[in-house]
Amino acid sequence: MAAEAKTKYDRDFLTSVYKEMVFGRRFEERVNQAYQKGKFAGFCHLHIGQEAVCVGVQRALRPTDYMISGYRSHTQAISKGMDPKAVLSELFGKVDGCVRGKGGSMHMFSKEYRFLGGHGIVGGQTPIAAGVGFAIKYDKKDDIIVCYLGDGACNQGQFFEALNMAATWNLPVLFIIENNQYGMGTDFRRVTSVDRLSKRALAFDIDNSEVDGMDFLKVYEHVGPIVAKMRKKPKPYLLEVHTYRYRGHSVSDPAAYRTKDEVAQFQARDPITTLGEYLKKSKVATEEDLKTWDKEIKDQLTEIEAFADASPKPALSELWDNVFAD
Ligand SMILES: Cc1ncc(C[n+]2csc(CCOP(=O)(O)OP(=O)(O)O)c2C)c(N)n1
Ligand SMILES: [Mg+2]
Repeated sequence: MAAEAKTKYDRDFLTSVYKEMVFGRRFEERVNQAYQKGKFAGFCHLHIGQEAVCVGVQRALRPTDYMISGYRSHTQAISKGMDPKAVLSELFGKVDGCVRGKGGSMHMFSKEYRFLGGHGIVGGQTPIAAGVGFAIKYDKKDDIIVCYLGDGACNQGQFFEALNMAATWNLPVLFIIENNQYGMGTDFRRVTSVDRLSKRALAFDIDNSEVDGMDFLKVYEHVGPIVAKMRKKPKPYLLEVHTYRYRGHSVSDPAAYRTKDEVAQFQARDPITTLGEYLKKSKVATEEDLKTWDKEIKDQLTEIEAFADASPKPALSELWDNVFAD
């Protein structure tokens, strides 16, 4: 019989959040291993270190809400509801992938789960998000769209245009800048006119704030009220989340532009360790439980990888399917 939990949160809620964050990390580690083994090629950007943002935001949403993102989006797609088998098969270029293996790492997409990509053009998702916001409002729905972008993307011109239209037309777009400190190898401070990226909202009179992205509870508690307010009265919001990617920009980047000390400082506030400690302190789980769950997740991933391995490649005859030009 488990001890009585000492937290205001439901035990099952916290357990599933923790498992989802561990799943995200182990998934990305496995993706990296598969890449190193030569199971697939091309671009591949991992989200390791940013799990509290992904899960914290997702838990504040409901299934009918939309999400759109950049290319660091494997685990965002899974959190939004997409089958990890479809995501891994997509990475491997197989027919069971979410877009039949033709998109790869940067093009996760699901109409069913309202995950609208996966975009490789930095900032390219921001005007699309404004368009979806317009559609939501036009249809008189109280859904919202979350538009993730990076600290690098927030210096792109199309982002400013998207902010302007979203503000002018009061569109329900929650722009979330995942400030992981770098755009490829460039420290955001070297290329950005403001010290705080939330200030990007000021020129457009958009409500804004910042939150610590290394802590699930902080993200979740911060985003919930923002979303609730947006549903009642549609208008955009700009949230800057302070986070960090532990790995290089992509799997082929050794990240020599930053110090080991800097990485260690963020890892000392690791979002999974922090939530694990909270679970133990509030008697939701024991150290043993955490280890068991980790093992279960690794076993689950072995099955998922076997599925993606076994999935066939698209037939050559499919080459021109879904291509609009003659
Ligand atoms: C329009 C455009 N310019 C440049 C690139 C090359 N590029 C790919 S990722 C990237 C950095 C973006 O950094 P950020 O927005 O901070 O996202 P992060 O990789 O940190 O998640 C750049 C410049 C691109 N894909 N698209
Ligand atoms: Mg960045």
